[in-house]
Amino acid sequence: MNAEMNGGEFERNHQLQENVLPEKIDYVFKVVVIGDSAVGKTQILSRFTKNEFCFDSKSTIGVEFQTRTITIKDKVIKAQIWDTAGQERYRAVTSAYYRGALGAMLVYDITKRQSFDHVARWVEELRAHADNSIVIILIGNKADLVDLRAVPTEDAVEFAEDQGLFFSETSALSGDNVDSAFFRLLEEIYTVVSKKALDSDKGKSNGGDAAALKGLKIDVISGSDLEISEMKKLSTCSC
Ligand SMILES: Nc1nc2c(ncn2[C@@H]2O[C@H](COP(=O)(O)OP(=O)(O)OP(=O)(O)O)[C@@H](O)[C@H]2O)c(=O)[nH]1
Ligand SMILES: [Mg+2]
Repeated sequence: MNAEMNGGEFERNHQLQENVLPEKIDYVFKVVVIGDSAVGKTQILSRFTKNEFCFDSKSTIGVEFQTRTITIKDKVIKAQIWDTAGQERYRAVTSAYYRGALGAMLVYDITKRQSFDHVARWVEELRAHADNSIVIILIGNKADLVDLRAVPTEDAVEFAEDQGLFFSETSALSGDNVDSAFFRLLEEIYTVVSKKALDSDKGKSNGGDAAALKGLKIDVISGSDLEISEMKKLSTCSC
């Protein structure tokens, strides 16, 4: 759907606001990060939210989330990004994990063909558990390991086009394309959410049923509070 993103362009278009007061936040967007174990999900998240990277990252157990606040088109948006284990035995909370998610980052490792071969299964899981309008970006991580590449970029581009996914290759280690990938995803979510709000307003002005339209209003904060209590927050340290 889209080609590799230009990080500089996104930096220019998205002013970062790190210490915004809670009452100034216009939207909270829940995003889930999924993919096989050891592809670098936790480190991508760590790079985006704290600008940190850990070589000795431990496998995630359970579920945790981190946040970063940015602005898109003058709206203050808090990205609440959920990270879970790629290992099946730790993934007991599938439905709760996806509930309320507006975006998904589906990660494979460009040096591990198997992690790319499993991507189709992850898409199926998303289609089964997440909202239909969820925005998905496919990420080929560890792009710094050029000599070990096992997944040609073209294969991933073709898959992403077939499935209607955005796509980028990143390196959590160097930081390349990490911000731009998240910004692209969040910007697309914003477009979807704005369109829903517009449709909702049109419905109201046409005498639509306000109660029926209530579900379109974005109130992710209360939704995510609910989920936190439903989930076991077993691990808080990625390193
Ligand atoms: N060279 C390189 N190594 C990376 C990169 N991202 C992650 N790693 C390494 O890959 C290993 C796994 O990273 P994690 O972020 O823990 O992987 P994960 O997908 O969260 O794994 P689970 O929690 O088990 O699902 C760690 O040793 C990281 O240091 C990257 O962009 N480049
Ligand atoms: Mg992890």
